[in-house]
Amino acid sequence: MERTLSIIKPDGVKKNIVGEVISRFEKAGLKVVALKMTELSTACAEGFYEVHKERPFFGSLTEFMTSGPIVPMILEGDDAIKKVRDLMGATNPADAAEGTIRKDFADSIEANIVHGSDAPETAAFETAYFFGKETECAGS
Ligand code: IDP
Ligand code: MG
Repeated sequence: MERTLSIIKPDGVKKNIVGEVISRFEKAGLKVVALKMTELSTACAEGFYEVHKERPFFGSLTEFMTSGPIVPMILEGDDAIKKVRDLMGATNPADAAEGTIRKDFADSIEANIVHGSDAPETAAFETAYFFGKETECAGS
């Protein structure tokens, strides 16, 4: 069993596909073990995407991620990290495989509906970021 963090980003919430995205995870055998709706402060968006802080799109990305409510969740299952990444599709929807969430719903490489942790270390950091007790970004 493995745990990973996914986030339905502001564009996914605005497009009314929260249920659709979660349904795809559930149909793939993943279990939702934590879930909430929250809004990120700029500081919390910057902290979450810290690894990208030198990238040219960092400012735009954090602005996008603070543009509306998001739905972070912890998903559990066999090979959960890879399963979620496969269901999401490539970062750029133009490159995403048929039938993936990003291919079906994303508008751009930035507004791409969904986040998924990319490794066990990032999954541990990211699940704690939203659902741990020790971070100001866990919200309520
Ligand atoms: P991932 O979400 O597929 O793991 P990352 O490379 O980790 O992709 O990038 C994190 C997020 O930053 C992406 O999901 C997307 O929202 C945004 N992003 C990535 N590359 C670009 C870019 O070239 N322009 C604008 N936004 C980008
Ligand atoms: Mg990533």
